[in-house]
Amino acid sequence: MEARAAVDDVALGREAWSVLDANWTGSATVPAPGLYPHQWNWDSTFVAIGLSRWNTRRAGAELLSLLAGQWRTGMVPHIVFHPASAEAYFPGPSVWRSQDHPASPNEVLTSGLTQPPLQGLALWWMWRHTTDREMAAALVRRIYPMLAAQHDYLTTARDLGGGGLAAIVHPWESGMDDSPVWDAPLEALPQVRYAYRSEGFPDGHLDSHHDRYVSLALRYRDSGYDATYLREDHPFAVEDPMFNGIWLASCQALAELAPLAGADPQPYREAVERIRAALLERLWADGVFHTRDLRSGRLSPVCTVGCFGPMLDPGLPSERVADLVRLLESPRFMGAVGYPVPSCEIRAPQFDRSRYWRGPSWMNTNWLLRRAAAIHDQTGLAQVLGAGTLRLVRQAGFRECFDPFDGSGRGSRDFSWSAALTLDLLA
Ligand code: 2M8
Repeated sequence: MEARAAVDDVALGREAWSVLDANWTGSATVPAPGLYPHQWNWDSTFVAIGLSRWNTRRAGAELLSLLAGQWRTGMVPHIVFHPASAEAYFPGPSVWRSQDHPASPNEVLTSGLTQPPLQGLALWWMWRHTTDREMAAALVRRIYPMLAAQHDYLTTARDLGGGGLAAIVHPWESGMDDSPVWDAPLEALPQVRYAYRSEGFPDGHLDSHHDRYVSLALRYRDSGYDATYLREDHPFAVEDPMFNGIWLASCQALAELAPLAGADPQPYREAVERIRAALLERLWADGVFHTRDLRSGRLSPVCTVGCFGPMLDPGLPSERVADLVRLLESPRFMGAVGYPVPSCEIRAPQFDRSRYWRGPSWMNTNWLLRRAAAIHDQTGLAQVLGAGTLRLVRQAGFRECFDPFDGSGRGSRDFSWSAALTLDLLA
């Protein structure tokens, strides 16, 4: 266990700021030095959330810089590339070729996928916690139409199941890349080795999940990022409870911010009702939400931290909230570990305490679940989540993720959302 002497709040806050300053490129914050040299969608948005109480200008800059990558379809990309490190991350701009698409922004290179639509909730969070109301109001007015376009994109281009939810078309869109819930849909894909020769990969590569990630991205790119292709031919289409729970929370936020932006709240109120009904009808089974593979029609039997995403809905019926809280506190999740919240249920054969989204605890999902607990007046749970999360960073530093049993750090060091969300939790 790689613990360090526990640091007090003042020192922890200072360390968090120095990580965020070191990861600032001048216009945005990269997730971590080295491994992730560009701007990632939900990373930046969590950074904006973490900065909301402290620095409205920088929280706004973070969102605006991400939205500079928004496509004219309304899609907010999962990566906005930082030109100086263009090919330092694979797949880089030469794979996505966003510049060849007529709807991509001029002069900003991006990926062609999206990530959980957290920006509405972040804008609301900034408005709610800012110390500079005037600047926050101006940011709401400026950003709101962009989020309205994002919402329209999800409603029109991503309801691939026709039931009112947005489907993800790649595991990267969930933000939980290697979660066991993607195993079955990935394994159902055809062999993909052909993809490598044309993209300059070495021969003799195994047909791994990573190969399948790349091949899915290439197929979508080669369709011209076409919405009809996604609906009719793309082999990966999954309804994810976390993605849709976050979407619902952002719709709720847009409804509440509407008067400030001079917009009509009604479409967002209706969207909240529609998404809630669809989540319950399409993804709820055996006391929890599941992912639904639209290509096989099956619900995933594996339960992950993503299955609690719809708890972000303030209107979720109280019996469903009680079911979810019971499961979250049970030995399948928090009841068996020292630190919240394992990304996969402990009893699943796929659980692996040290492999990214297959077991470790993450600050961002802890923050979302703490927020969900607060919304439903689960004060004890919110307190345990907040304190347990701070214990992780106090002991192991701002790591990318953590072993849920002993709290040791995993993945990158100096990870931006771990630092930024610490600032929020310390408030
Ligand atoms: C991880 O995802 C990227 C691909 O987008 C990767 O594995 O290279 C995930 O943890 C994702 O949630 C995160 O946004 C990204 C950057 O931190 O890294």
